[in-house]
Amino acid sequence: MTKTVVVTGASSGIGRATARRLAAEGFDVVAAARRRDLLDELAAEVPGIRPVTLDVTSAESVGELAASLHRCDVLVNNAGGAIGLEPVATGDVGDWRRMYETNVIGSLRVTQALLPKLVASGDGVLLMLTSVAGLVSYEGGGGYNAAKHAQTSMTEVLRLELCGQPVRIVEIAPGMVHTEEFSLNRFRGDADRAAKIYDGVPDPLSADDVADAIAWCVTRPSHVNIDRLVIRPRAQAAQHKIHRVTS
Ligand code: 8X3
Repeated sequence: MTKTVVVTGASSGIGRATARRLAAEGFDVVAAARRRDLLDELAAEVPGIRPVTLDVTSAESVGELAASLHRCDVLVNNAGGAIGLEPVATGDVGDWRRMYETNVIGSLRVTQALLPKLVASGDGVLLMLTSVAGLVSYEGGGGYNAAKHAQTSMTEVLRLELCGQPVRIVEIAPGMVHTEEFSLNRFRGDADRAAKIYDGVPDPLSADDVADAIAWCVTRPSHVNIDRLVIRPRAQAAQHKIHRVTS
């Protein structure tokens, strides 16, 4: 029996790489995101991917996703992201709300909608894409640190509450990953500032590196729960300790 995985935020970056990778692993992949054109492109390229339009900030949209699924064995809650790097003192309340709404409430909505199906599968996996920003705080982290800490906490609570049910709760916390949009969104479209984040870093992680870790976690034997996997590039020993090569 082919297992079904739902990946949110699958139109770009880690979500898109994960959809591709899990399709290659033999899963039926439901690739869900707002930008349908990008999903259609992906589905045309990769057999085994079904595109579904999804806005995790809309209860109606999440309800439609759940209703369209016959089964769900694996859920990858990946939709989310960072906006702004301002200090708390001057952070924008709207940005904080948006980050909480997507990273935390969005994951909550999709989790609540699909949990019955994950449990009914008899061997479900719920994977939360958090961040090292959910484990350590840093200057400018502000609303993103707050949202990712909340998401990490929700993941821990879920694991406790679901102990004894046939569903594993896995957290992947990546550090510096060079995707096409993460930093661009954080800097509100300022490509120069976004690119500087990776200046001189020999090899930041790629979306494929994280997808590889996700694929490993969800393909362990069903009694093996990878609680949390922290994945960083070798050049990033800590948030404030990044090796950069200057020419
Ligand atoms: C992104 C990682 O280091 O920018 O989730 O907080 S970091």
